[in-house]
Amino acid sequence: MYTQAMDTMGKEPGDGKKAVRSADEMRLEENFDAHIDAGDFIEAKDWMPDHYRKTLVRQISQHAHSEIVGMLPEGNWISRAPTLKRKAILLAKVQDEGGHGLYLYAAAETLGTSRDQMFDALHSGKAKYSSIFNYPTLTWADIGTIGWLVDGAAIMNQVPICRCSYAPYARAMIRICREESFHQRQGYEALLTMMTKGTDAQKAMVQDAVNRWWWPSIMMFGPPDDQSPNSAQSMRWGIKRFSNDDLRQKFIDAAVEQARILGVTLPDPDLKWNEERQAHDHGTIDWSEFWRVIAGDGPCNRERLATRVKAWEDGAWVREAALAHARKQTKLKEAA
Ligand code: FAQ
Repeated sequence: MYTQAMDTMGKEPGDGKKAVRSADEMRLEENFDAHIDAGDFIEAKDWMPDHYRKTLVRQISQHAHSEIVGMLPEGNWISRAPTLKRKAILLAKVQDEGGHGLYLYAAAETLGTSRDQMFDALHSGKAKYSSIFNYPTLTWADIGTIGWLVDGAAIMNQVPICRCSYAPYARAMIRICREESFHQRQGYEALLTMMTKGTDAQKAMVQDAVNRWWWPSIMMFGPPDDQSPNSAQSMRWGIKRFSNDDLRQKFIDAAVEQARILGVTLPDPDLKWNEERQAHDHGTIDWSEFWRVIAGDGPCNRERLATRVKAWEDGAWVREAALAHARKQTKLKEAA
């Protein structure tokens, strides 16, 4: 069964056109639901409801943009890494994030949304990317903390996506998660080095970074379940396997023990073990900050977007040269 046209934009129910479902479409949808219920993977060429396609494009493009914009806060420290070893590790990590973005753009392309469409949406400020990358990296300890907390949160959220019902996304996530796991470890190890061998000033720098990144990191999982409009349907379709709150809880429970070994305090006086729930209770998350950041008004939103747009514009000559080279090669082949 082959999919519809490559460009599915503007064909969703609710865009002004009346959605009439034929008996054939209803049968296709029943068949699709049965595959989802059986835990089967959906491939790019399989029939899928428009809303499933649209939900995937929304999540995958947001995810891809997060990887690409996520290079910026860390890239800021490549030239200031304290040793050659740390510089090489950071360089490799930032490069990995760029690769993740490319796998994910490719996964979204299989759904009929071109890379140009996704870049346009990002550069015009219409597309979302993770809230976390709108915070500044003020010290070297921020780089270790991003590895520990931000990559740690990313892994917690992304390992279940390796079993996402849409196969091209699931396959991309398997590669991505292997690399994210290395990213988390390198961050934790960098912090552990500072906490066990560092000066008092370095230890204070780690604590300060943890104080600033903790709350934004636990916001990464998205709004609370009762304010998450997409979760129920995405879980029904096997795109999401766990709810935002469940993943956040797992992350918090793991981070508490890691913080204890590291010797840092998590900046939440209400964080304590709840014997009955067999999980940690935590303080109130400031969701007004989260909504403000994703609406474009975080500490670095404008700077991040301006940097991306400039990089895109500065790279125009590379894209033009690649196209000119391809045209020349085609002509040479034709002439031969
Ligand atoms: N930031 O109904 P829900 C990384 C939006 S990659 C911004 O719960 P959903 C690697 C959401 O899009 C990090 N927006 O939505 C790295 C929706 O708006 P929309 C990215 C957010 O999709 C590490 C609205 O709020 N990871 O870190 C955020 O069911 C280090 C309502 O929310 C992924 O993208 C947020 N934090 O669940 C790179 C993983 N949370 O679209 C460099 C895949 C929610 O309706 C350095 N994505 N929103 O306009 C997901 O798992 C899901 O999309 C969620 C949100 C869980 C993020």
